[in-house]
Amino acid sequence: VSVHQLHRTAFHFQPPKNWINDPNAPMYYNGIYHFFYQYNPKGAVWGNIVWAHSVSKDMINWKALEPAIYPSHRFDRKGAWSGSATILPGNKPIILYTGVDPSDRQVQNYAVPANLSDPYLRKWIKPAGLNPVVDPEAGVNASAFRDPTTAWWLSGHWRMVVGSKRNHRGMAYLYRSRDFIHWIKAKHPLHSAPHTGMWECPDFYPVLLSGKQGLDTSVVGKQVKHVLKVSLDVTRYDYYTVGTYLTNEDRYVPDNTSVDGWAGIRYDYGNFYASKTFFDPAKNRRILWGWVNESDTTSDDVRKGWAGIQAIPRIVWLDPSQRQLMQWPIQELETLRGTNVKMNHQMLKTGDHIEVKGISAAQADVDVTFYIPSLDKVEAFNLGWSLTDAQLLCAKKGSKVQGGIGPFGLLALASENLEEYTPVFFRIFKSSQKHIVLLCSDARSSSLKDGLYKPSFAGFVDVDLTDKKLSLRSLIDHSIVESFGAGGKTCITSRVYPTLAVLENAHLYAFNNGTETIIVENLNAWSMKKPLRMN
Ligand code: DQQ
Repeated sequence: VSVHQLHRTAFHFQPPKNWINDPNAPMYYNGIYHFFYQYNPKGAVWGNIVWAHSVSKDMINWKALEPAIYPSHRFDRKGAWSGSATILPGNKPIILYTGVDPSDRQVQNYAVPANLSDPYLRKWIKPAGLNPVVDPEAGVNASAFRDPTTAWWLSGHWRMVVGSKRNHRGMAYLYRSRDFIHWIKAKHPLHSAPHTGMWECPDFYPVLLSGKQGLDTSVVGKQVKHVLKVSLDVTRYDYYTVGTYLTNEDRYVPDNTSVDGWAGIRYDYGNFYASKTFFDPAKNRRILWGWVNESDTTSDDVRKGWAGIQAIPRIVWLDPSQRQLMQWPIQELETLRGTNVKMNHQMLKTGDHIEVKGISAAQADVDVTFYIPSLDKVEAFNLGWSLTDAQLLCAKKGSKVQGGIGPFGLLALASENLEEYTPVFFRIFKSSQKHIVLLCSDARSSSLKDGLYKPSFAGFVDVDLTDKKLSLRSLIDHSIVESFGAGGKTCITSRVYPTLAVLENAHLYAFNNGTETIIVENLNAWSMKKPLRMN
């Protein structure tokens, strides 16, 4: 392996070369999953954007096709930007996407398959006489008007949302149409919020009040809540609220347990942006795709010849608390699991780091449940610390600063003598009668190389500790550590570029730097195989 390719991922979605960003129009059609994404065919930096297209039967093994949508007309001359698919009655997919016109105005266009009997839907047409289907009208910021959602059907009309801003107010403009071609802007946006800036890549969908099943985007009723997710370009994270879709008023109202803007809940507290869900009718689940950017420098990207990957697709469902979502890697990922090693009832005393031996630690899936024998010595949560800035707390209390309960967790992509390691760990605090659980994925010690972005990503975990257990799953893939705390309550994705902890020189450890003993109740780790090309 050339030194430039040491950090290529093995089981994440990644084309052979060049720049990729947002996932676009994920959909299921006649037994095949389609995945499109923003792609620069000419290099490892953003630009010349087209819609690259891949197909799969399981979202793990892929076949790359020719780009489906690329600049060809006035209405997308300067770019074919993000958009979404809707499956129309009669099983007819249609895509809405943003085109950038010669005067840099963002307009919304539609595209349909040229031939519905081609199982791969290789060719897409953009009827020239009908596009664009939505122009930015007077009062709309034409350079911040993009990323149409999947449409939903309600009482005689299709509806969809386009992301925008009005000064600093983030906007989810609502449009209605009977035929998907003539769209009329509703008087009120579906939702908006002050001081949040541009709402990129909005996503709006129903979730069942209980259970993991996903729903078609048009489902409304008493048995559901709705989720609105926006990508805030100021912080570059994806935030969502859980709320109610008031169908009579055609407005979405977040619950009082959810907040708009950057104090809100994120899908992922690490590197994860411009995400989008779709409903998979084959397995009745809603699946989330998200773009994971690089954390190295642009010159490194150019040297590598590639930049950007997609996170492992995750199913999403509403947590029983109804305050947040849960996320978990799609079960199909497990078909790549190879050699398995286990650890059971392993004590982790203060200062221990115990190796998980016998797997390819640079390419692994690890699932562990920790047992906390006693919560008596939990440290106090200092009221000066902010509950909205987990990252700051993680920076202050890294993986080595001794606490009462924790830090404990995993050391991923670690070199033998721990010159390099990416710790993913919990630390527990107590404030009055409540436990506060912090999950960190701290890249500061991940690489000896300078000039990389090495943030101490972190999020709080809204979990009940009555059973004294905390679980953690991490997907480790050469330059990514994608972690799911407490069964998917809090997720953190880090990009890291070790220099020593690469390939067979990478190690995996369970560790504890708290004063109290922690038990690895049960750990399973698997070497992960490389996917094959779909056949
Ligand atoms: N990326 C696309 C835009 C979108 C942004 C352009 C988000 O449509 O707003 O590549 O990453």
